[in-house]
Amino acid sequence: MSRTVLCRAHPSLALIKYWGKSDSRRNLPATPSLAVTLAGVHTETRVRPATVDCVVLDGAEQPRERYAPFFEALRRRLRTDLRFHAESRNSFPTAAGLASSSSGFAALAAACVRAAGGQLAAQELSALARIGSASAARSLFGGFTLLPAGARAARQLFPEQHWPELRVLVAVVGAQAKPLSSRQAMEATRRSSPFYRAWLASAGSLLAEAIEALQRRDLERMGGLARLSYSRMHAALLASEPPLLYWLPATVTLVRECAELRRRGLGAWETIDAGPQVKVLCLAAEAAQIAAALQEAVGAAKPACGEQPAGGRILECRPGPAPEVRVEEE
Ligand code: 2P0
Repeated sequence: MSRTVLCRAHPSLALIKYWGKSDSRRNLPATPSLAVTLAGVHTETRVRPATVDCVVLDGAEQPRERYAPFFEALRRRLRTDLRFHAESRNSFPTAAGLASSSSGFAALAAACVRAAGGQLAAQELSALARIGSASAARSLFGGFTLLPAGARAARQLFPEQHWPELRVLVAVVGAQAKPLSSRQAMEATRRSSPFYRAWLASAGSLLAEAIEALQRRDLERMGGLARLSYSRMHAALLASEPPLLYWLPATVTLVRECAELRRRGLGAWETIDAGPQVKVLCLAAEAAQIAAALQEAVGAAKPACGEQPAGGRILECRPGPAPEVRVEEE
């Protein structure tokens, strides 16, 4: 049986970052990651059976080799010969440090399995999505998720209702795709950064405390640990050869603005992924005030040479659900 299927999945924002692989062939993470799935931004992917595998993302056909290991694993797992045509759209900039590959591969995995008439448990879908992108293993679950170091699948730690007051303000300061994919940058960090080993050692030590902070819904503690995680990840990147720097002037402006907001007693805790965007953890009651301050700060920041002007958008997100799948045509 085969059919056309639509899946909507949400990006997974890491509070404690995955950066580096313990096994590149199987795409297993070298560090544990703790994340929140974000409602307010999404990928929508429509899949139908086809004669060749083809993925079109925001109107552009994607390189076959990037998706081949995923499709091969999918066919092995489902014991099928089917090929798939996937058409995908992001409600936010692609490949710009907004975790588009997490929601992208999660949506693709869930949609393809259903399109093939198969059924897999969430853990198995997560393991399949991980082959495409390790962060996608987390996007298969709503709420707060954990992908342990070396694990083949993620799991949910707390449902999305666990912390209903939590907000993530996503400040989009540059919508251009990054020059180096996360995968390439991770490999460059592993190969050339003298801080890579220290990064691996410290990543594990942050996790236990972060899980506890999350359990207690302690924003100050969680925010402090999230800052340590992203700062150490970017320190390792910067020490690579050649040095890897994803930040723009507006990124630094927002990091400083969050420090200023905290000095004034507001709970604004930033984190940064493989791109220039800044995501700020805060509580619902202070979200509007913090968003206005971020908007003003970024509006005042000068654009970098060749970049789109700053003054970017601030999106307000909250903990979100697992992917939703709908069969459109039998
Ligand atoms: C994360 N990032 O934990 C970290 C933090 C970016 C910074 O996962 O090679 O696209 O496809 O497994 O998942 C981005 O890397 O990498 C990422 P692959 P992925 O969200």
